[in-house]
Amino acid sequence: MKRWEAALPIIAGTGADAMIVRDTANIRYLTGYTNDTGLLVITSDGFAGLITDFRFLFQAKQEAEDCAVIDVAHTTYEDEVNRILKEHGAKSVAFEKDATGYRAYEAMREKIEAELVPADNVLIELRKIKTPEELARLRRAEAIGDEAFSEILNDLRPGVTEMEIAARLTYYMCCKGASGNSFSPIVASGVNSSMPHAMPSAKPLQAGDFVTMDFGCIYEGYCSDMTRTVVLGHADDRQIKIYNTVLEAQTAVLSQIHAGMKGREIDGIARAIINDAGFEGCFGHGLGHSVGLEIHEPPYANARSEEIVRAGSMMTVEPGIYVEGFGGVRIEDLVLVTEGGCENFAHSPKKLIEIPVSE
Ligand SMILES: [Mn+2]
Repeated sequence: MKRWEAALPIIAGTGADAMIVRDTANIRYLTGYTNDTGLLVITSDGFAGLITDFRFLFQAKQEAEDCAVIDVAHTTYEDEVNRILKEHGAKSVAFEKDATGYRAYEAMREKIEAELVPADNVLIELRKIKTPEELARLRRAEAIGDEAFSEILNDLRPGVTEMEIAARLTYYMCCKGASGNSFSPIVASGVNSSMPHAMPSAKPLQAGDFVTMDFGCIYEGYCSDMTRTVVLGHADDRQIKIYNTVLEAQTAVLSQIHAGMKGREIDGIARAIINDAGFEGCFGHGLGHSVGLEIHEPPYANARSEEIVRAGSMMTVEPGIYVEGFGGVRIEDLVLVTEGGCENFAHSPKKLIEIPVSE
């Protein structure tokens, strides 16, 4: 079976005779083409054409073996799409609302004679359950994060800036086979750690700081994601209480999560523990998200998610407590949800690490 044939039932579900795929992760999933410029057209009679320009043509031919590869050189993307639709008798064509910019939409309106059918990111359904090949890449991606974490512990000392720690995390991961970050690393120290998505700053680390590091890499196209919080020097009682509450919440989820739970039920395990410990209002984000070709994918585990998480889906487990003006803690692993539980892809230690500081 050709990879893109998996999309045919989904296209049928939109009611259209064809689909224009612009989302680069969907194109990669369906064709194997790894670059970011191109447009895929699939028609319900069983044709797939990947349209791109000369800069990417040879790569597309190499990677997208199951597709016709079309050079846009002497025409436009929309003219090519229109030609293909006519050749294959498609009277209507679905397109991805999220991935289609206004200018592209205008061009489609102008050039494409078939009826345009706006669609949600329906192809993401295919990507929710990971294949063994995807899982192998995700495992390696997360392992690279673990290795980078063990190295970065040697670099944490008073005076080094958050930005330098972020740069070193990136460097370590790329030296171990990553092609880059799966998102810009978050390194947040001291009061900055109270901001869940703080940008690394020129602030030097100081003795007594919480240091939260949330980072991940891309390995063979697949993303990893992990977070650890350590204390530079000795942790005080308040830091220990916050840290251990987050750890307790995270551990509880890891021991209870399994296929068949709703996203909000998974989130609720951690939220109840954090609230009961007196930190209501301090865990202002969802517990987790899936990961794959993109760093944030459905299914999600948050307070609103009614979606049932199935075996074979990835999920981050990342509770946190953030106290304004003081600091915060987040601990995050990446797991594969299984029938009876989960397989944790992250192996970095989680007992509170106090980095020795020479006086
Ligand atoms: Mn995450």
